[in-house]
Amino acid sequence: MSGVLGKVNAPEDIKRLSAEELKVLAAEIRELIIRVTSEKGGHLAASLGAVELAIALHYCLSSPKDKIIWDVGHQSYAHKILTGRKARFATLREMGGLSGFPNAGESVHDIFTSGHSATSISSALGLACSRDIQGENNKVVAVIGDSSLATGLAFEALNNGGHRKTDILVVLNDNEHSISKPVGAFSRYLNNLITNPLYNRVREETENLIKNIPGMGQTAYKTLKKFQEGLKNLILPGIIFEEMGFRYFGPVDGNDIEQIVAILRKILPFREPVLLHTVTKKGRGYKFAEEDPIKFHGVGAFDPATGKAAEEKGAKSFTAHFGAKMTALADKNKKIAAITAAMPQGTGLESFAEKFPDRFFDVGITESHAVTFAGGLAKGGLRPVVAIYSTFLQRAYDQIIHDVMLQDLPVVFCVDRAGLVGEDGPTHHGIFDIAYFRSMPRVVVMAPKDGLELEMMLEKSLEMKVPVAIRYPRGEAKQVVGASSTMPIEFGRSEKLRRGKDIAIIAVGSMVNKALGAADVLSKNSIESLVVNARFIKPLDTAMLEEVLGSYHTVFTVEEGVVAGGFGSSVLEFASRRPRTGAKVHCIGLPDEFIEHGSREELLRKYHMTSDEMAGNIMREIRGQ
Ligand SMILES: Cc1ncc(C[n+]2csc(CCOP(=O)(O)OP(=O)(O)O)c2C)c(N)n1
Repeated sequence: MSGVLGKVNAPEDIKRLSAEELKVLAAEIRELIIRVTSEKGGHLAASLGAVELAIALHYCLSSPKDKIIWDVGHQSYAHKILTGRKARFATLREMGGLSGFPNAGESVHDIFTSGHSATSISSALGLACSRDIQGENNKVVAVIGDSSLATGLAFEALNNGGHRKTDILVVLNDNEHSISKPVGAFSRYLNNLITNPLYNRVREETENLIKNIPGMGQTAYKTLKKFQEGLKNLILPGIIFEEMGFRYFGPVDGNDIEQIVAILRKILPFREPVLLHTVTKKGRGYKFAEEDPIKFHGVGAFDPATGKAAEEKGAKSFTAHFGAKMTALADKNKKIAAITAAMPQGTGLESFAEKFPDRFFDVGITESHAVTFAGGLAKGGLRPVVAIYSTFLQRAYDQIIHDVMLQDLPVVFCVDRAGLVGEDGPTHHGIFDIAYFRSMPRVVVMAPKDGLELEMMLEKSLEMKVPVAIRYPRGEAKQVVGASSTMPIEFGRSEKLRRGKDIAIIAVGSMVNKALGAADVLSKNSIESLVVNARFIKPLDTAMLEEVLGSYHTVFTVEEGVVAGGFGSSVLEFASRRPRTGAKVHCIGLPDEFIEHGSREELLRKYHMTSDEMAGNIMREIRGQ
């Protein structure tokens, strides 16, 4: 690798570069990010916007002694490139290659493995307190986006940090975007700060004034400080960060290295909570991403010359089926409301939002609030449908139990990206939802085998007067061949899709099609399988289970989730309660470990969940008996 980037193998190499070279470095890093992302996909727009921040922070700090924590971590590509990973950057998001998020197992410069929003300030504060108690000497910096800063978790951390007066630096990377348009009062507040720099000018000037008065005594200093506070409140009443105990600096241009370095040099010596407000451009330096940062937030492969995504063929996604059905149902039923936590596009709710703006709620990155809020809507008489990715719904575990199940409210949870999501890796796989929902009283849990079944389940769930969760995976919702997807959903009943005398396979949702494929392979090896589409994870179809456990010696359950506490476990629990179960139940699913990144197909193969692998696994089990 030539150019300036060729000289940078570790963060300390940056410190030797001139101001001009730093600018060239930023351009070269951008080129590399665009090239690799266009091949591998990834989080392009946020990463492009944070290039100068990464350079300036590494220029002024000494990582890993000083800790830089990237919130979410989707903007950390430049940080990765600067911290000894430029040669491996071409393996981004590949199985065995670099992770698309900070990963503590990958580098000492990635302090935490992250991927969920708004954890950085709490983590930074914990590290800083640990440092202080042990008498160590370093800086801890959290870099957080404007939308992530508006979450409860971030506010809890600010509240705690400001009160403790702990030495941490929060760098607010304000690009005035979330994945989609930012929402909420706090976003408006930040916007006011950007557009009204008067406060900061006045503060700087009064501070200089105070400092430059010869022979300034303590009492006079305090009086003038008080005057400054009063002035501040007059000009911008209640400047939130200062009121919370953080010294506020900014806004500065976060894409101007010289500006950021100058201000960092000034504020890094402070031993108190400081918030530096930087303004950056999402997608900076790549025309198409600057013009459409929503599309380029997270992308698959694309042509860098045109910005066009590689042609997408194939069936409609589960998400698209959900979105279309929601709009159709809401047309007839005026009580249906839709809630998303900052992901209207990702969850397929764009057309609902357009058609029914009064009944559409984008509540920001606030999954816990989203769930409790849905409880309120339901109590008030509406039929709220909360669409959240499985992994992010983990945030709302308590709210689901306390504010929905315990209240017995008919909230419908549409749990998208349930299962292995692929390249985003362990922070994003949705593999725990069966286990957590299953343990909650009152809830009905369903999983569709294809898009049409998802639509029927959604309709059915809105007819019921209880909390319901429907889980479905990322990607295509190919209609299951030969299956009658129009067979009405009967409460608590499964459907038999294939008959066979040797073994039984009971499959959940996304695994039904794979199980049918496995049955074909097994049949070629003279093993005939009964294949059941469970449809309901909870309640169990006990009549079907009685029949299967009474008629087969070998039963397999298959689910795209962790085995521990999953659907298979509930079948085993049921079997253990029967007086005489001769059948041996094998649970196929994900092991008790965090699953790495890789394509969904590669991961399914690795965990024996493609049709071929499943059939091989089943044959090994049968022979091993
Ligand atoms: C708990 C959680 N919910 C949702 C997401 C999905 N998500 C990833 S980035 C993002 C937007 C973050 O916006 P901001 O903090 O402003 O950073 P930017 O992308 O603009 O740099 C969202 C909603 C997530 N990572 N974590």
